[in-house]
Amino acid sequence: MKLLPRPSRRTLVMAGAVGALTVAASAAVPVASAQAATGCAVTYTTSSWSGGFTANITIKNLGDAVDGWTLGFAFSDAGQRVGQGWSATWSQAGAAVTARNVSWNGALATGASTSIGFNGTWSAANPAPTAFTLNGTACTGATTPTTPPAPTTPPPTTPPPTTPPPGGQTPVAINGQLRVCGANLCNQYGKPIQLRGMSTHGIQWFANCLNDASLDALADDWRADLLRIAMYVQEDGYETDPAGFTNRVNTLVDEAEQRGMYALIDFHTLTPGDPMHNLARAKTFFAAVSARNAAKKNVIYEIANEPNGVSWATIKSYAEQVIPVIRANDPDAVVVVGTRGWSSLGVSDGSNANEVINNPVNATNVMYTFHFYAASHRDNYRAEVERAAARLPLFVTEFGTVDYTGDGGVDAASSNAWLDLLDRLKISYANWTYSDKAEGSAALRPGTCAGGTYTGPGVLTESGALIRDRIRTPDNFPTA
Ligand code: IDC
Repeated sequence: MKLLPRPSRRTLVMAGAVGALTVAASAAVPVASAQAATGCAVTYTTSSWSGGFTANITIKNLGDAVDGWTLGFAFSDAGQRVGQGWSATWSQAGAAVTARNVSWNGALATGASTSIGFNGTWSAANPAPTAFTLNGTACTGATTPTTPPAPTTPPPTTPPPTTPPPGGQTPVAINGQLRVCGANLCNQYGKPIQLRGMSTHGIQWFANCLNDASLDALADDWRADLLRIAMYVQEDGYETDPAGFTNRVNTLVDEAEQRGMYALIDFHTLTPGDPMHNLARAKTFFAAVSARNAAKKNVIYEIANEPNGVSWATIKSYAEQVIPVIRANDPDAVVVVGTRGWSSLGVSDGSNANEVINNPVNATNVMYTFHFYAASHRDNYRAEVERAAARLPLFVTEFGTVDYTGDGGVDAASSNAWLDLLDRLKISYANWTYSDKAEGSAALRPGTCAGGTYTGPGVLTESGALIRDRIRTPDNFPTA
């Protein structure tokens, strides 16, 4: 059955919050001077290694809605230090640690949670803190109403408002943790699904296109299921600032999660084409992002964008060294492996998918990358994708409506032929790019990201308009 077009996710979240507040208000005594009910629950989990650790913290607001929060806790060993943090502004004075909300996670409705974390160091021991406060209230896991309910308060006469199904109707709420089944990507019900979404441009260049308004537009107006986070390794990317790029990727994972979208973490190797050149960096990067995001359901790892000038055997060897690093932290996440000839399944090098079919990566829950640029890659590539899709789980983590340079005119006929094929085969895809670069593949017109408006007439290029029309049609996510 086709689902109806999704309503705005913003609205769903708001409706849930209003509903919860309505219940609380109807049960409370009508005292004019009533103060806000407070309460919170915190989970703190770490993965640590000699001298270092990653802490993931989830804060749940059990009291009335807040707009702005401060989390406090204290370390109990003198050697414990907060290093790089994410999704909060972190500070430490002596043993006392403080985390303040950032702009996008300050509002916490009753019952809402947010996840933050940091990488830290330790020397003698690394015990978890045992006491936390939120806006000064001890997080005991219980609510403390400041005005106790009167014993005679009658129960509400009307049933509480219907709360949306857990997590609402977003792609992640419906599909949950993904896994590979046979040659498909399957959801939590074991049913094949297709995710449709957009790739960022290089986050070192077009960070200004990734903000609350643009990501709201992608989730609500485009109804995208997926955000691919293109983190170049060279070209002023990751290699110039590993900690900074790791943080930026983690923040984008959170921003996708908050909008119910999957996040595809793209280790965007391109030049040089041999992924082994970046093997050590890949291990460091994926160790960090997989530890930090292990508990999330919305993360997919893409370990090498476009291997080129290198054999499948080398790519496979690279994959078999990087995948265990991810699995050690995040055992159930899907990993996508690049293929030969700029992720053409070898076709652009005069080969074909048999080299992968006959010699697959020695790991489970793995998919293989296929990329195309519609004005450059046509029937012979489509035929190979159709043939390979029966044998290999494929993921089109990047494609363009234009030629392989990323520029030039849109080839609408070839683009639509490709997308019809991917829809029919339920192959997930991300389009290059959700940016306003002055090049044919960009979805947004030049100057859009400086303006702050991402919906309505006037912001989309020809490519953007074509792709938005294709992405925003109702999803078909089976739930049984
Ligand atoms: C291109 C961008 C372009 C940028 C260039 C830098 O569109 O603005 O200057 O990268 O390297 C790919 C790559 C992707 C390319 C894209 C278009 O994955 O990084 O982006 N492309 O050339 N493979 C085939 C095409």
